This record gives sequence, C-alpha cells and structure tokens, in this order.
Amino acid sequence: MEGGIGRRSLGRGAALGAAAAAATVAGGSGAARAAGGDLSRQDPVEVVVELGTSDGRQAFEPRQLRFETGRLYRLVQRNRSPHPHYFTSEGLAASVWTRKAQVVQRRDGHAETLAEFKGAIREIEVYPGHEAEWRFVPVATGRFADLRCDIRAEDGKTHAEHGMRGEIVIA
Ligand SMILES: [Cu+2]
Repeated sequence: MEGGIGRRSLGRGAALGAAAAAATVAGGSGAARAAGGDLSRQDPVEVVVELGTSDGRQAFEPRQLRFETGRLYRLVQRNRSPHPHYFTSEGLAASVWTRKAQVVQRRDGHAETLAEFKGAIREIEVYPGHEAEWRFVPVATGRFADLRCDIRAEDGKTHAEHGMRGEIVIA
C-alpha cells in the first residue's frame, strides 16, 4: 500500500492527510517517517484503561487519557469489575481514524483474538472479566470531557452519575 493511508479505503484521507501535514510542520514524533508515511503501519502505542474497578467502583482508571495526533494507538479497555461498562466519547470517536477494534480473550496467560471489527467505532461495551482493543490514529487535537459510561445502575442512576467519567486529551 504505497502512498500512505489509502483515501479510497478510509474515506477520511483528507482529514488524516491534514493531521499528518500538521505533524510534519510541527516536527512530529518521527512516527510517520518510521512507518514509511503509512500511519496505519506503525507499531502501536499501548494505552490501558480500566473500566470499573475490581471492588465494584464505577470509574475509569486512569481518568484522563492522553494521545498525540499521527500515532497509532492500541487502547486496551479492560473490565475486571462485576458490571458491564461502556466506553463512550463522541469527541474521541470524531477525532480518530479507526484501524480496527478487537475482542480479546485471555486464558492461562495467552491472549486470543476472537473477532476484529473494521470501520468507524462510536462506542464499546465490555462485559465483566473481558477486554476489548481499539486501534486508531488521532487525526485532530482536542480536549473532551465527554468520556463516560451511560449504563444504569440498580439505583436508577447511571454509572457516569456515580463518577464513571473521564477526559480525553489529544495533543
Ligand atoms: Cu459502567
């Protein structure tokens, strides 16, 4: 796939191109050069976020997630809590090009990919004891305080109202 991120297959090539150009002007991280101009072929930077805590607290840990434009990320969403949780941020969803999302199962220390999803992702729900991965390249900077889980707890309040909120920063 010469010539970088394919405009045909992505449909967001213009936005990604603009972000890549901005990164180049700013000096960039060298990630794009290392990937030979194809931003989707970098080694992903792993970021792990816990959805809920093992003692049942409704929270994202860490509460703030930071990314840089032009880098490929592997955002691991891990749910070790007894409840299902959403990872919802319209701001993040609108600011990234998604390479794929994956369902990963860990058993006896081995990680097995059960499914992959290609195309734009809006939100992800992870069930208790499981994890998902979202691979994306941020294409626009921004600060979004809209990370939340809208699942309703037994008391009628959402997990977000119980404190399951967070912030995304794309620099
Ligand atoms: Cu939740």
